[in-house]
Amino acid sequence: MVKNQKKILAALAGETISPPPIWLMRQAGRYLPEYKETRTQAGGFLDLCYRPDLAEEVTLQPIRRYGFDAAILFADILLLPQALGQKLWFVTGEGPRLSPIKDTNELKNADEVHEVLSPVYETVGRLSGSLPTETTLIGFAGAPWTVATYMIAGRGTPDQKPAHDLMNDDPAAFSRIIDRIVEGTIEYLSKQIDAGAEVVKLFDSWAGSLKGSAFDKVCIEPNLRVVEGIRSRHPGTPIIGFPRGAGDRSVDFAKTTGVNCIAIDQSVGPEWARDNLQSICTVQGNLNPSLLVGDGSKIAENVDSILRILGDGPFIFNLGHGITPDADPDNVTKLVSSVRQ
Ligand code: 1CP
Repeated sequence: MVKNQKKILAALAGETISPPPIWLMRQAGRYLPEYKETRTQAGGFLDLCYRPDLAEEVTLQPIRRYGFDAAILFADILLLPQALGQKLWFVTGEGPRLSPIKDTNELKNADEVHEVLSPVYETVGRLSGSLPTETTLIGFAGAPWTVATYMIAGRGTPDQKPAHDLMNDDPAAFSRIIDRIVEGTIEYLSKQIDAGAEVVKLFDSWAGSLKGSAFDKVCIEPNLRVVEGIRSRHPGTPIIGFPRGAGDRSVDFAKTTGVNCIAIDQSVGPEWARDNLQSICTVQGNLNPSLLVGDGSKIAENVDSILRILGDGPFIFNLGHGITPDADPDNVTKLVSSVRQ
């Protein structure tokens, strides 16, 4: 198949596709009854991530149900810290926990991550054989700062304070942690691409807490190093950046990192993204995920407004952040048909 017959790849190459391709962040997950069933079968969330047959199954579930234009590998950004040697577990109803670190002395080297992560590559390989030919397979990792916030705090935090504190109190140790994550991420994403991922996305979910020069140094620069590392090994693979909460700093992010696409969150106005980002790269986003909860009565008008503003340039329809567990699966059907009408 010619590469750009896949709509997502065409949009990432800068083409304007009408109607635009669509996929959703966290499209596999707890809002789907079939996901809950497979997760129960797996035992725990990490068992699900490391069982290639089951991870393949939950990646395919939203493709079967909705026919999205892309599938995103089912895994988690915290598998890399685990592969670097940190203890990781999930507390039911609360979320991830890691044994917090303050330096790299207990971490493995970046080229040692594959032993733990090889089941993920196997999942990617299986998916590249089982997905419909028109569906693009997206691999992913967390961006270095976001991953570091979990590694240093040992859990999700509202303000990422432990990571900010280490950055200020012991900048050398903080940089060593970032460097190790950069190297590990290049290894991890390169193997995903070797196994069949056609696009990779870097989730910088906590980029918004970095201000001024810290944004340049801890968000833009490490993302750039990952992009350069990937491009040196896989020059043809498109990369999506997601500096969530970065607002107008997304422009510097896009220009400096050279990502093919910026995913915008719902705090960024579509007009602003059209005027400031769409001439630099493809834009992805940004319906508010809360519209998928409840009766879904505001979906159509919000979709129309986003399409009117961003639909005349390179664009991929998505949410501003992940689907929440209380979203109604029927609202996702409504969303997909509004976009494709
Ligand atoms: O109980 C469950 O079933 C676990 C819920 C869950 C799921 C479905 C977690 C725990 N991770 C995932 C899968 C996941 N995580 C994917 C799979 C593909 C898809 O999108 O369908 C992806 C891309 C991620 C990425 C991820 N994990 C991010 C970045 C994106 C974002 O949402 O901002 C982050 C920050 C994480 C960490 C994480 N993993 C899980 C949770 C609940 C969290 C957030 C923890 C916190 O900050 O408190």
